Amino acid sequence: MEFKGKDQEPFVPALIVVDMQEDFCPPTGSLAVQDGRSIAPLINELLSEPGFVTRIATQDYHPADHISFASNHPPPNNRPFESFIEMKNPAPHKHTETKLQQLWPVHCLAGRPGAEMIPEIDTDRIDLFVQKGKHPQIEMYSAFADAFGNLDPAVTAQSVNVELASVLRTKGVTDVFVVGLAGDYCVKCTAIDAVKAGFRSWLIEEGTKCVVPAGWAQAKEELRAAGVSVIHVDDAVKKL
Ligand code: VGL
Ligand code: ZN
Repeated sequence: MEFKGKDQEPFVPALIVVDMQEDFCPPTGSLAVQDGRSIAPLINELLSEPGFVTRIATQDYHPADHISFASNHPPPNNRPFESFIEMKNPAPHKHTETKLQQLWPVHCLAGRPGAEMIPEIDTDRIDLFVQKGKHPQIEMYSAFADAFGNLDPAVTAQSVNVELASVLRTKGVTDVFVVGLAGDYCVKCTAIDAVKAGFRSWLIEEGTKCVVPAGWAQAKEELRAAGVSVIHVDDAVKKL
């Protein structure tokens, strides 16, 4: 194990590449993030850093009847990007808790081309693919928890193919470095939920793009308030 810093704390870093999938990238993606493809070279450089003990890729991976698809709801409150609907907390005994969640165009259908990783990403270097958002009734932006912050595998089990926090703990990971799409949704939520799951969490600013770029400053405030360090790629690489 490697020890870094004057306090000699253990430092075992993992890289999490979030949702670098066709549907989040121009020109054909149904939920394309502006310039989403442009971060692939930087992500590949990070993937080639020998310092990471493991390299994870997440994939948004929805069934056709997923609750987040605007087309699965009746009008008039079914406009992609604009409509919000009440979603129920899936945790036992918490079904009365609801939350307004944004609706989206159909995206990342499991097994379809839109859910594929973009070919620019060096997927040979990925150790594990975490597919999330598989349960029709549960929105899951982060790879660790659902939209209500449920981290308990008993609740999230049907939403994911593998329990990411357990995998990381088994490998002794202390720190996660997060990049990918989209900065203001799945990347933000993954970085925040990593803190909740007990990891130090770093978001590499040049390694993400946002659905709403103008909202990034506010997202950074939220990230910092939640205990995530937003850093530049050079500073991240120096730590490895
Ligand atoms: C995402 C909206 C809906 C993301 C996923 O990957 O940021 N955004 N599903
Ligand atoms: Zn989604």
